[in-house]
Amino acid sequence: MQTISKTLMPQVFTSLALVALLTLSASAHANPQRVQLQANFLEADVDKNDQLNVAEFKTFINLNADHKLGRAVSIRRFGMYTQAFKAIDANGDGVVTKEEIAAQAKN
Ligand SMILES: [Ca+2]
Ligand SMILES: [Ca+2]
Repeated sequence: MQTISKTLMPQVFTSLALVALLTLSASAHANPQRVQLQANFLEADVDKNDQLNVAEFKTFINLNADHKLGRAVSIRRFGMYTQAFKAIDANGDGVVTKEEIAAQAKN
């Protein structure tokens, strides 16, 4: 028994390390888009109030489309900025917040 557990341990460790590595690379793969999305938000938010009005939102979509993020490419191609804005502005107050964009990005 002693010898079996001793030989098995390194294998268990290796597979655990592999799982950790895979999980890490999976999240690292998802992160650059999120990072870019946040950078685009900051760049588009000209008055720095952490919210995008329609004009700022249009800049945001164009930046996202340049980076081929989400549905931004189609929104720009079809000029559907207003429709997209209304869809994301969940509470209808005329500005979109990071939270509203994040909620939309999950869909
Ligand atoms: Ca703003
Ligand atoms: Ca809103």
